[in-house]
Amino acid sequence: MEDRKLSKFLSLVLRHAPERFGLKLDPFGWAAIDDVLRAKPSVTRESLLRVVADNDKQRFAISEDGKRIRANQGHSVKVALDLESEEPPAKLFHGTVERFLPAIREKGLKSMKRHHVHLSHDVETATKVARRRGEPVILTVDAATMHANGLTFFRSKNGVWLTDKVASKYIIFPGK
Ligand code: HQG
Repeated sequence: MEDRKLSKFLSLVLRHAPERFGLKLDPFGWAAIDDVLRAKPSVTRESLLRVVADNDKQRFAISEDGKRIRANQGHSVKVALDLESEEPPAKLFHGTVERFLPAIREKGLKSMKRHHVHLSHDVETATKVARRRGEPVILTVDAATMHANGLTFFRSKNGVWLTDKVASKYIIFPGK
């Protein structure tokens, strides 16, 4: 299987639908590599390890004993990622598209199907995230004030900033 397709497959199995492949993730999101390989015979151990190592966003991690794999973030299934809370940079960014703005103005940023709202440390990354959906609209999040008000931020192993939700009052909309 081609690497990009394999990365998509791993995202599907490890974040969204393990049961579709007869797999069960442990409470921390780990699956045995042997089980993943058994679920998809066209994938070799070598290609799996290469995709984990080379992945552009470091989406996956291998356990210390080398036997298990998990996604670093982005789950829709319930897992505990044992993330430590961290002080965020003063400003964080969220890339979205015009059509979501009315709802975001009203309700703030919500985690939707994922566990958290995903925020980027720079505009460039947020722009890439937004481009998946259309013409990018970049929202600036006043993370410093949120943090000062006691709201919690986590940083995933691959550098994505995560928080439960972002109320509208902490969002700076373009042109506002
Ligand atoms: C929008 C990819 C209506 C939000 C990316 C987004 C990222 C609302 C969409 C990671 C809303 C959710 C996450 C509200 C938020 N009303 N729409 N109240 N609040 N939205 O995919 O941030 O390739 O769950 O703006 O690169 O786009 O998977 O989140 O457009 O890092 O590793 O609802 O996913 O990484 O979409 O992307 P998503 P996201 P991976």
